[in-house]
Amino acid sequence: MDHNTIAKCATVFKRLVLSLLSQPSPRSIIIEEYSAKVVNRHGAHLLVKDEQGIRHRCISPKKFSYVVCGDRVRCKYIDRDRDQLIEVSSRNNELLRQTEYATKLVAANIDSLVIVCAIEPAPSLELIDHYIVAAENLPASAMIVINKIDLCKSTETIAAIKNKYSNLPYPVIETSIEKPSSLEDLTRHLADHTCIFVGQSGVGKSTLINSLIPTLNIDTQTISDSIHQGKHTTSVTTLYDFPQGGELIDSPGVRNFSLPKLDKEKVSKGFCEIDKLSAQCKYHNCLHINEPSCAVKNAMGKNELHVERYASYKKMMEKFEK
Ligand SMILES: Nc1nc2c(ncn2[C@@H]2O[C@H](COP(=O)(O)OP(=O)(O)O)[C@@H](O)[C@H]2O)c(=O)[nH]1
Ligand SMILES: [Mg+2]
Ligand SMILES: [Zn+2]
Repeated sequence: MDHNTIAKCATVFKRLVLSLLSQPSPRSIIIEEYSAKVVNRHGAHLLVKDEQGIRHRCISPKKFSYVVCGDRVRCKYIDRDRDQLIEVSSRNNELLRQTEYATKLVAANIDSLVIVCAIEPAPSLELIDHYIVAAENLPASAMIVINKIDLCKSTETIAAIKNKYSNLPYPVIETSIEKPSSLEDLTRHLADHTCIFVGQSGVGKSTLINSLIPTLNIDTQTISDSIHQGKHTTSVTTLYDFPQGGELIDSPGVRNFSLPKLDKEKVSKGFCEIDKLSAQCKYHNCLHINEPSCAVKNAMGKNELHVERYASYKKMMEKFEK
């Protein structure tokens, strides 16, 4: 019998005793409500974990349809098979994603974005910059994981990523599930935080989480699946307890991560090295595109700013100007 069933049996037993004694206790109402965190969501069905780490199935009324993985909630016991969501706490932050048609919530209350790329499929450095802009605006910290380094034939790809982010506050960690020792550095960065793994489909997010939490068995994309369009790719964002403290969130991969429309200040905030330089520009509202006496353009001229970071910044500014 798992913890969940034992807890449910205990509640049912307690109700039975109380009804036999004909003493409806106001205390039982309090016990039957509890605080929890959302583990995942399938339509109106939520899986939540209470403060003891026990998981409960929970129904989400329509008015709480916005609730996502990572939300802090209150739930109420209904019957032995399910509980009901009754209250949602305000969020520290929320990760959003823009699809062709709508803005989607990915997860809430995040401390850190673990941006996973891999030797295969080939990494998109622009996508990494998009995720960094998202992290800076949450705000949350960010780290870059280069996975599948066992497949690396030349060090060129790794060197390009390391070089681009070398003077920025985003650790670049190399990993491979073929080399368990490569996960030690990553473990140190993850411990005690709520970390969401993001990145293209097939880079190894679920495989890494499975390796970091040995008791897990998340479905991952097998080789034959990847040929046949990947049946076992992650479909819902799910939160797992990390044995070293904190939580790891697995999210479905995306072909193109797109940020919801941001104002110019937020794009600028997303490039911390550009944001820092802007205090020295002649104009306080300098966008660092064509303005005179621009500290960002000066830094570019002196090779103090990475060309590709500036290119990403400019492209994002132009995109959100429309
Ligand atoms: N060679 C190699 N393959 C890996 C590594 N990590 C994951 N994979 C493989 O990459 C494929 C995609 O992994 P998956 O975890 O489903 O990717 P996700 O879509 O990012 O969750 C699977 O076939 C994994 O076995 C690694 O470090 N090295
Ligand atoms: Mg996955
Ligand atoms: Zn400027």
